Amino acid sequence: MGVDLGQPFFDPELKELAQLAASAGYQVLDRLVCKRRAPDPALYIGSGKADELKALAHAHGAQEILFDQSLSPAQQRNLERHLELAVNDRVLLILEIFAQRARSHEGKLQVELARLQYLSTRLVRRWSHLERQSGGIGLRGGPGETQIELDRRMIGDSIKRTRERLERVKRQRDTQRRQRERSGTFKVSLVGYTNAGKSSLFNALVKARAYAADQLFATLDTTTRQLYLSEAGRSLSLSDTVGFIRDLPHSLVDAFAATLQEAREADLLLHVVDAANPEHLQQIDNVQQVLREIGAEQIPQILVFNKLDALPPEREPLQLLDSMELQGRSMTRIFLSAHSGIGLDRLRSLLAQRLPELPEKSHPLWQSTNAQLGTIEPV
Ligand SMILES: Nc1nc2c(ncn2[C@@H]2O[C@H](COP(=O)(O)OP(=O)(O)OP(=O)(O)O)[C@@H](O)[C@H]2O)c(=O)[nH]1
Ligand SMILES: [Mg+2]
Repeated sequence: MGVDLGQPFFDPELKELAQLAASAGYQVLDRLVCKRRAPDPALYIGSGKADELKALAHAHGAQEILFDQSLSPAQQRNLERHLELAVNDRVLLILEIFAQRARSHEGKLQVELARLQYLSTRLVRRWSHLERQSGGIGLRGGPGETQIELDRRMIGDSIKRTRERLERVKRQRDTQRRQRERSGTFKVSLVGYTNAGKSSLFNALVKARAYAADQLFATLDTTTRQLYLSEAGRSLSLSDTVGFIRDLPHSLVDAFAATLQEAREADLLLHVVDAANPEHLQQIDNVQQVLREIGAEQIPQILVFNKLDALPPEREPLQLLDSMELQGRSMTRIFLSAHSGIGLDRLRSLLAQRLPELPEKSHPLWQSTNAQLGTIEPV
């Protein structure tokens, strides 16, 4: 269900919602959209539309309704009563996908924290059955009416405990990062909208096998590898990170702060864009927005327009390397294809050029400058 409130990013075909649903393991039966000036405070879509939705869901034998817009806890509850069906929104879908994908200890803790934060604002009853069941967080089949309500204070305590555990993991991660920093490696992070092809590009560049798939949020954990650039005769460290999405729940941005930190501490960001996606300009804006939220907007960026092989002939660029104006900043833009490999060499040379002029400590030039300084100092 999608509601057009006149916002620029309304998706009339609900393509992304359907992709999110499929990624979370749902089967999409039908889609319904409507226009409203403002959400109805009680039912979000108003009772007339709600009746239409109910009839449609009934005709398909649907078990759940998914909204593209985020619902307040009260709207969600009212809708569930009215429709006699489970009702969820984008935020919950994203949380559910994250819960299914989290692999690392840290990732699991982060999802747990986001889940608890979401939970603390919702009807507690809805979640209690999940405490015993690992994996999904969604409302599949619906909870039994007899389920006990969890005490809000208990959730508060869990949030606190999870935060503390995350804090410990974060300290370990900081230590690892400091070790890497001491080694003086130039750090490059792949960032971008989910499904843009970050992992595919990562794999193509470092010949690794990170999980790449036509799913939203295929990657949750950060992977880092050394990338050797023969032009420069040295390596840089390349990190593949979690994808961004519009309306990324705040609880997730918060919970994934440690993972996103990786991007924040990069020397250079490769902002990967799915150039074949008609919504790619909107997606670029959304990514810039998240980068601002995590304080990474000042880091130099190269725009990597991926999926060149999938561009229709009329949209093929005249030049494969140019620049693009983005919020008053001119950024280098490169077109390439992680799949076919076109443009990868050019990207490697771009990266080699971006390596800092000042060579590593072992370089003779650096040592001689130091030696000179050493002789001057005593004077
Ligand atoms: N045609 C085409 N498809 C590509 C290219 N690169 C990636 N893809 C496809 O795009 C989809 C997403 O690729 P991933 O590498 O998993 O994307 P990602 O940005 O890591 O996605 P998340 O980890 O989910 O955020 C997969 O189905 C890839 O096969 C490309 O150059 N051309
Ligand atoms: Mg990925």
